[in-house]
Amino acid sequence: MGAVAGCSTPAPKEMVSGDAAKAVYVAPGQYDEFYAFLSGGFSGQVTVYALPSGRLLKTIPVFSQFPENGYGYNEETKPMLETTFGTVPWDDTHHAELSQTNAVPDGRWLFINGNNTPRVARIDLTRFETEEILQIPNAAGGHASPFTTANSEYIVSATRFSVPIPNADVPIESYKEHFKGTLSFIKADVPGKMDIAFQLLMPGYNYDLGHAGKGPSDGWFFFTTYNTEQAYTKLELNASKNDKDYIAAVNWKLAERCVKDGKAKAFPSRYAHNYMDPDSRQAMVEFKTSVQMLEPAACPGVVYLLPTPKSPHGVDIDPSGEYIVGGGKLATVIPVHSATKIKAAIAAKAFDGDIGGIPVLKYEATIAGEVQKPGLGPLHTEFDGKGNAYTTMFISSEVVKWKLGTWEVLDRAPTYYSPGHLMIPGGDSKQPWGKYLLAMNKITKDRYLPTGGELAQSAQLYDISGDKMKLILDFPTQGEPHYAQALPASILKDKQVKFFSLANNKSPWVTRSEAEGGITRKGKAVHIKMMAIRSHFAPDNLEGVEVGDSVFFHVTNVEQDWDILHGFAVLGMNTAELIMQPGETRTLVWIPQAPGVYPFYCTDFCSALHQEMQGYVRVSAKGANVPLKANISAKAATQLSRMNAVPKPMDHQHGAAGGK
Ligand SMILES: [Cu+2]
Repeated sequence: MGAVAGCSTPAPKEMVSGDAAKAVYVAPGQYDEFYAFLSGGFSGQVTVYALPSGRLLKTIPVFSQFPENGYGYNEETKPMLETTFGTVPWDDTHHAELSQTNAVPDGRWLFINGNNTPRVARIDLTRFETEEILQIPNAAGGHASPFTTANSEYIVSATRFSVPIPNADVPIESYKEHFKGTLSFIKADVPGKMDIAFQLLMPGYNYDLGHAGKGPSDGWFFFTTYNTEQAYTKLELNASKNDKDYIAAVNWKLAERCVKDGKAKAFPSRYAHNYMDPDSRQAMVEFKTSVQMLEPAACPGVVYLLPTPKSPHGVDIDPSGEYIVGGGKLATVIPVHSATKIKAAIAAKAFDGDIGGIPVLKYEATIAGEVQKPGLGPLHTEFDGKGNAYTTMFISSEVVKWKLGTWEVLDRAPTYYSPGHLMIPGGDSKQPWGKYLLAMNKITKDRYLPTGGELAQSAQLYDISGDKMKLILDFPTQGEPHYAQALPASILKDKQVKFFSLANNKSPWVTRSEAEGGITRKGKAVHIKMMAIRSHFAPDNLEGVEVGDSVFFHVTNVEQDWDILHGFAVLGMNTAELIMQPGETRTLVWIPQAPGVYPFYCTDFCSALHQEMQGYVRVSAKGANVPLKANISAKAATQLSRMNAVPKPMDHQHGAAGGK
């Protein structure tokens, strides 16, 4: 029994059948079948894994600085982390969400939320890069986010914590009087133009998760609530008293009309919108000042509350759009609401009172069925497109397969240990690719060679193509693999950007050839324009820099070839390296503290003569007045003098280089 002695679950070896290795083996040089995007949880990033092999392909930095490629450190990407709280170099990513067309993942973008300082981000899936981040005002903890509507018209963000809105200095005991929730609908269908379309002002509960309807529930968005007790201390006890909390059903198409008809109010709210300019590859920041705030009473019929046992966590819609599954983490059953019955109950006014003008529907009137004795601690459900649902059980540490419509439990498989979300490629969409299931586990304990007090969290892959789930792979993850989305590799692999066109590089500091390199001074700011190519920098000897100057190294990788990267680092700098993709310009700022000669070098092993790819900056004392000097080759100097002989429409800020 070995590895899990003392544990009541069977030893892992017994759980894995002999053909598991074959099921996940992808031969050297072969591609996997799926891309999987795992949120990094408290790493603040997104990781990309290949399935079924479980190979890590990439970390995409989003909300956290990433010294490995300089994201959030270099001048071009620092603005992505701006907020009204100043620069926030970290967040807690939770839910990866692929953009959709007709309720099917389409591979345009991946959205991801920042849970702490509420933000949503868009990752472009032709470049696997964060290209846009929007801050969410009037919110605290953007947990139910960034779930999408069927055509990614909107993504949402619901506040986890209710807070005074607008936030203000009030006694915490005045919770019931002053604290409110908001549900934000974010226009998301145009890259670079994300904005809050409207916010819905809600009762002061905690909001947990959400999902858009489709088919018979199209036009609706569902959010779970807990703490309908409105407790503000010791929530584990005080927010677990009510037998039922609610799923809030929002008619977002009606909300849209109400906003259009002027029923929302302009609500002063400051928030940041950061986006990457596609041509200069320089991030921009704009601060917005107002949102449209819609109160449910001003738009009757916009929200209904569905009583749901008990402290529901996930709310998951089946592929047909008919069934709305609540993951009541303290419930003994899995309750499933029916879209058809919800509409009928609304028409028949089958209400159980109202809360602040929001009608509460009768539980019996909306419920389609309950899965009995599913296990302990149901959290999240996804679907295989063949009429089956799969729910994670946190407390009993298992995945439970059950049948839609009959609600009978068909199979259970242990997880190691305590799964939060699970993921089936497309498993929250209209057309799941129901071949694999990934359970994302919070506790790893004895699964891998131990590494001190902190162990990697893990993901476990199951083959769900047959009647019985089969565990076939177990792999460690970065941060917390909170949630994931996946889609067939064929949708993405042939549309990858392999390099950036140097001709189209609109960075004001681009250096396309040696002749364009150089050094200039403006007060205490010294700008160095430099190019990188296998296997040298040009210029590579720089003089005239003084202690206390702000030295800007603008380095352009002039390669026009896939996967040929260069890096840049200088001795004693107080920031991370630069990594330049082919055709890209990146900028590092350095304030030298003492006179001397400082080497710099290429950090990304680029060629056989990579170790020769280096240079020196001479730093002189303040006021030394050493002339500015940037060496360039004789050939480049000739080019430069020829270029300078031609009249130019505008000043290109050429370096005062070489021969001058
Ligand atoms: Cu290099």
